Amino acid sequence: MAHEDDKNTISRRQVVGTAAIGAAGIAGGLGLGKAVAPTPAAAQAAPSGARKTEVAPGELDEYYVFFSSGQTGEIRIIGMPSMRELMRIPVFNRDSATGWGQTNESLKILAEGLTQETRDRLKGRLNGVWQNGDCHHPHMSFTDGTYDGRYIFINDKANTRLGRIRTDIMKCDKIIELPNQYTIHGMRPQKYPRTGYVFCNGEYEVPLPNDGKILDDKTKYWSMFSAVDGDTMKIAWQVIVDGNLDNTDADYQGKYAFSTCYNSEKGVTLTEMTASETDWITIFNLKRIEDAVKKGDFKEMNGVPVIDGRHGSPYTRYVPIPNSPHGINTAPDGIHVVANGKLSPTVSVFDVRKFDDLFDDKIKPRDTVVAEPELGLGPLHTAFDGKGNAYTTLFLDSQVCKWNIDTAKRAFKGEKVNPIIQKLDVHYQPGHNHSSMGETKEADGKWLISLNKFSKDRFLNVGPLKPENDQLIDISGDKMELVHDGPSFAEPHDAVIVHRSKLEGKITSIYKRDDPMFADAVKQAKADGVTLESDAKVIRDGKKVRVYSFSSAPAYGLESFTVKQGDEVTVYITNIDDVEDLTHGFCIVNYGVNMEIGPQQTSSVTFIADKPGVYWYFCTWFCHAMHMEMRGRMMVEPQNV
Ligand code: CUK
Ligand code: CUA
Repeated sequence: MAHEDDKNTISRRQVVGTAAIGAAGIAGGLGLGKAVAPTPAAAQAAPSGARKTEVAPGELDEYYVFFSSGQTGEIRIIGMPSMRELMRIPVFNRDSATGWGQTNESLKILAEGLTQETRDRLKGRLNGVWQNGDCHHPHMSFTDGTYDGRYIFINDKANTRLGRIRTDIMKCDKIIELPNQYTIHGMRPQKYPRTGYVFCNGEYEVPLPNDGKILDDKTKYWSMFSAVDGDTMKIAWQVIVDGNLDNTDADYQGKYAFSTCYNSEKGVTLTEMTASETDWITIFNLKRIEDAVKKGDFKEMNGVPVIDGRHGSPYTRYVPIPNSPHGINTAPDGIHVVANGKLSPTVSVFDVRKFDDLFDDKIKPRDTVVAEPELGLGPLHTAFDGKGNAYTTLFLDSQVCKWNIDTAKRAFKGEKVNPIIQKLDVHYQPGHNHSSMGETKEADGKWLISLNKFSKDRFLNVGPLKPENDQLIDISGDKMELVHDGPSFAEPHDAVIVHRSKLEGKITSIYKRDDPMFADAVKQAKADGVTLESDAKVIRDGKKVRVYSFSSAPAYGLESFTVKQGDEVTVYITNIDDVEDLTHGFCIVNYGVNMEIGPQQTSSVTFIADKPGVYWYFCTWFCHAMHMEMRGRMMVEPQNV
């Protein structure tokens, strides 16, 4: 079977012509619209597998999956193997349900990590914060090579930000915008000894500073590699590189991080970007970079130490690999790193133990490559089972390829062995895949999710815009078995599969009253002499009015309040219910205001009372049999009365 698949691959490849896969190849035959026709859906039914995903009513899933949501800008939590969506966590998006992007608490988080320049640009519009994001890579924080359950990090490719989610309440608590770079694509936390750093790749090359003085001179464009301190969410240092930076990963020793580069040409058109037969991976020597920061071998740009990591520097090494690689993934064995070929049908396997010698110039860059198996068309990302096997998505072939790392190494040395174990059709065109605990040293080899970019005919037709298809594959046996189709919107790109034991006892259902999320409200109440949990009153401070109320099912502390037209009104609501799963909402009719108030949480929102009249406010989270009656009036007196 493996042998046959291999032959198919080769014959298809010959039709396309590997050597000629360049700009012409992409435009002519390898583009999305003309991708290789996949197997019809009907031929791929998997009735035997359906049961494996069953989680009976009332039972709990074994794994949390944290999905990014692409251009939706949020994080989603899915239970696995049922693949039921459990929750959404707004991060870079404006969320109508929770008031994220409108409440004072969320606006503070969204605004405080922006650069001064961006804050000035957004003054007086868009609530002072960006309203969109593009999430690709969600990752949990690590300690000693495995998940530690503290945080989830997520990149924003659209507006160059890194977000952090506290797992105790599953809410975003910090967002930082990175200066000196424009976009964050690849993002990974340091695995060892802990996170530690969060590495962020600046994919797109720009002039630095990017102030309009240089526009079309691409020889003066640069990409930046950034390390953010995951504890403080402050930027630690940046490294300027040759070429660009696509995906990134780190080792299990705490010595190196590495990124793929698909544009070593620094081209600005498709033809230019794919001109060269080879690109490279860039390896960053963390110890040497830290020493450089200590001894001052850097240039300060916008308050950040920027290290020169271009060719010839002691801080980086560039290892050539075939044209336009994409994903890069460290195996749970702590030794092997796989760079995925994309335009090349190969993946390149590195041995991280050789990087020491490479940095000491004892070996040549290519000496770090220990295997380069040809797997099929369009390898994008690789996952691992912890048993020596790797699973690579083949975008153009619409397949997942299971192969063995050790066999690939033997083949590289000239032995006549085939590393490919199985190819499984997926539907269709997979980007990332991810195995259970697979990016940690505790990879358990049970499950694989293939995140497919196209669903075509797999679901009921919903119009021109179709969902993606995240397929669940059982990898616990010798053969991969497809067991579930999961539509999702919008493009998740990537997901991490975390065993529930990593979060056991870490998640709370009721806010603590001293939660830093609403510390500002507590401070303001104190200054106003108000007890948030029991006082319901209106405090006037010139044209500023602070309305303090609490909520306890099914009533608000204030049945009505009165303000004057033109007042700047801040409403603080404290949910004094301390019952699990008893969230209230606060929405004012025709004022565009709504927010979530969880048990024991204080939430606040500020707006101008611009229109006189009677405006009912009401609870938007169904909380009680009398939920419909949980309402009150905001009375706005006209200005000239
Ligand atoms: S990237 Cu989307 S499929 Cu942003 Cu990790 Cu490869
Ligand atoms: Cu409170 Cu519904």
